[in-house]
Amino acid sequence: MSSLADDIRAGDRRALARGLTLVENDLAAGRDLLVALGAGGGAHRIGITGPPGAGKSTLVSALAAMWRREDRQVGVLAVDPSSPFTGGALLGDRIRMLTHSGDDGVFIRSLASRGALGGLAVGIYDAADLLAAAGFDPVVIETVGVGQGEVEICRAADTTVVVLAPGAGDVVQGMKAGLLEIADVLVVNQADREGADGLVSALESAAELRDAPAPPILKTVATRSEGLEALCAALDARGADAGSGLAERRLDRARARLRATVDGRRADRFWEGRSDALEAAARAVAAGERSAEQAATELLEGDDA
Ligand SMILES: Nc1nc2c(ncn2[C@@H]2O[C@H](COP(=O)(O)OP(=O)(O)O)[C@@H](O)[C@H]2O)c(=O)[nH]1
Ligand SMILES: [Mg+2]
Repeated sequence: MSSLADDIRAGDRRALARGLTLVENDLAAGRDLLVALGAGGGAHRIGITGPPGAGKSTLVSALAAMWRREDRQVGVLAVDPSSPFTGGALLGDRIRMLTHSGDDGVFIRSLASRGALGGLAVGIYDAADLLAAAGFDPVVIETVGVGQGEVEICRAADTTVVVLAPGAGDVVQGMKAGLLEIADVLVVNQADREGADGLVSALESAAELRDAPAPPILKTVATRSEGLEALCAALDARGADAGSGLAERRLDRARARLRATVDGRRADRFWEGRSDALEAAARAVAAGERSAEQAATELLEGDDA
C-alpha cells in the first residue's frame, strides 16, 4: 500500500484515481492509504453549493482556470446526492473535463452517493483528505444545495460558497434550505441576466438577519469569467484566515470527523461476526416478541466498547 501512496505523492493521476476508489468504497485499503499519506497541510477546502442550474460547475471551471494561472493544483469533487446515477460523470462534469483535459493540474472526480447521508459525508471528508495529501490546493467540493443533507456536506469544507442565479424564489428557497446561514461567500451568478441586482439587494437584506456577520455578496458571469478576480480574492482572504473564522471551522470539522471515524470503526468491529445474531434479533422484533430496545440491549451485552 505504501507504493500506492508513493505513486500518488509523485503525482501519478491513475494511482490517485485508484486511491479515491478505495477511499470512496470505505475499504480497509483506503483507510491504510490515508494513514500512509499523512496530513495534507493546510489545503483550502472550498464547498460550492446552490440550486441546480445556478452555474456552479461553470463557475468551478472558470475558477480552476484562474488558479491554474497561479500554478496551483486544483482538485474538484462533484457530488450529486439526489442523483442515483452519479457513478458516471454528469454532463456538466464532462464539459468541465474537456475544458481542462490534458491539464494534469486539474483533477476532477464525481462522487457517487452512498445512500445514507452520514456515509456520504464521511466519504467526502476522506476524498478531500486524499486530494489534499496529494498536493491539491484548493480542493473544491461541488454539491447541489437544496436540502439539509447538502448543508451537512458543506461542513466538510473550510469555506462555503453559495451560488444563486436570478429567478423567482431563489432567495426564498435558499433561506428555506438554510443556505444563507451557511454561506461564507454569496455569489449571484448569471449577472448578465435580468434580476441580478434585485437578487443582490434581496440577499443583502436577508443577510442582515443572520447572527453571523454578513458574507461578501459578489456578482459573476461564469460563462465569461467576469467577477472572478473579486471572488478569488474573497476566497484567498478567507483561506488566509485573517479573522475569517477558518481556524474555528477547521477545529469543528476535526472534532466531528474524529467522532464519525471512531464511531464507524467501532460499528464495523461490533457487527463483525454478528450477522446471525442480528438476523435472529430482527426476526424477534418484527414478530413482536421483543422490543427494539430489548433486542439492542441484548445484542450489546458483553460489548465493552
Ligand atoms: N447567462 C449565463 N448563463 C450561465 C452563466 N453561468 C452558467 N450559465 C449556464 O447555466 C447553465 C447551468 O450551468 P451549470 O454550471 O451546469 O450549473 P450547475 O447545475 O449549478 O452546476 C449552463 O447552460 C451554463 O452555460 C452565466 O453567468 N450567465
Ligand atoms: Mg453542476
